Amino acid sequence: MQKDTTPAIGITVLLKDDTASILNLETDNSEFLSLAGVVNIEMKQIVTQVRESFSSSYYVGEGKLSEISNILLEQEIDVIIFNQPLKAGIKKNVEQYFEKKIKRSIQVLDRNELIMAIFALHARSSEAKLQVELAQLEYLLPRLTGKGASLSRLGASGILRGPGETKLEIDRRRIKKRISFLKSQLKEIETRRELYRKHREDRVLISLIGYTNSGKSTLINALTKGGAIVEDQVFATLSPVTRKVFLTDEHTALISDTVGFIRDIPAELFEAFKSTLEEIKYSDILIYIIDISERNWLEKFHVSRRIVDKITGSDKPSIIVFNKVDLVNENEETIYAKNEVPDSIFISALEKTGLDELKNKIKDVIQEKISKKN
Ligand SMILES: Nc1nc2c(ncn2[C@@H]2O[C@H](COP(=O)(O)OP(=O)(O)OP(=O)(O)O)[C@@H](O)[C@H]2O)c(=O)[nH]1
Ligand SMILES: [Mg+2]
Repeated sequence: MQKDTTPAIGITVLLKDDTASILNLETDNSEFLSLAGVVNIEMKQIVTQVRESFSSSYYVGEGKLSEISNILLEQEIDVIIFNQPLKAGIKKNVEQYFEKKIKRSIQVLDRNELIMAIFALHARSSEAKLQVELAQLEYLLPRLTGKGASLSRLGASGILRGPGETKLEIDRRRIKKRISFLKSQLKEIETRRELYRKHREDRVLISLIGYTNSGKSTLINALTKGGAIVEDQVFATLSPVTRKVFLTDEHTALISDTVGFIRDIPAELFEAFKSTLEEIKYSDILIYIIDISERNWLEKFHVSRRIVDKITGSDKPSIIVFNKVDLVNENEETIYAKNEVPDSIFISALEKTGLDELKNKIKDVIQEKISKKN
């Protein structure tokens, strides 16, 4: 069955001296396309502009906005999405620009709203639902205008509909009240989690970490009795699962899936999901999963590393795993990866290859940890 999609224009703005982002433009734009696709937004075109500095009124230049106005008119499109987070004032300016220029009300979304909409769509557990709603309301609060919440304006087409959607129309005071209610509910869940954590203190805990869609849930299923959600979509996992993994007859450990990472994860989402992400802090071993079939895997790996550093603040024993080797040319890609990241392991979680080597490596790291302790 064909899903109803909403057409939109995407906008990516880059700075002239940000050579890394310019080089990465193609893959970043394709990530942008797929993010939009998850919430049924069909990006008809991505307009890119390279500038000396971001425009303080519209982020993008006025000339570009005028160009975009024509496309919106010609193709009868009502939604534009910036591939960056926008300040509240800028978003309003852009909306007002279109109202004046083409006499149409254009829905202006930014990257943060897009990512939060995906989280809202995928939230299944009650904790994840509370977390997403909290993030959306925290983001919305300083952006409320007399017109009502922007996120809810797309509701009719089904996009961006998620937990909290109806709440977005209520006034600031009620939103604040709702925020403190959500926080208290989450606090309760967190207290329960702490109790559970104490309960399993004597077990070795391993966390799987990596960019979204790298194959973390597939790996946890391959190593254990399964049950984790696997989808070819970003942010499939919002509620991590923990499973027992048998390393040898006498060695077992607990292994946890985590929320996938992405560049510029919205601060509000990061805050809201902190308790979920903090599981990483309590792990004994971190396993980084890198999708070797992604052209810019090195950058994605750096993104994950930076996020983990922010959470743990310290070095933990880590194992670096390249996944999806079945998709790449054995010689070219793996030799390059081995050079960049020595001592890494190559697997296909899907085809279940390299898993014994990974288990042995985990066992070695555990043994090293124990011998250091004694
Ligand atoms: N070809 C191939 N595909 C894989 C492999 N591992 C995972 N995939 C596919 O990659 C997609 C994402 O896998 P997931 O396990 O859901 O990825 P994840 O890291 O848990 O993703 P999020 O929970 O969204 O962050 C799915 O379509 C998997 O079937 C692999 O080794 N080879
Ligand atoms: Mg997953």
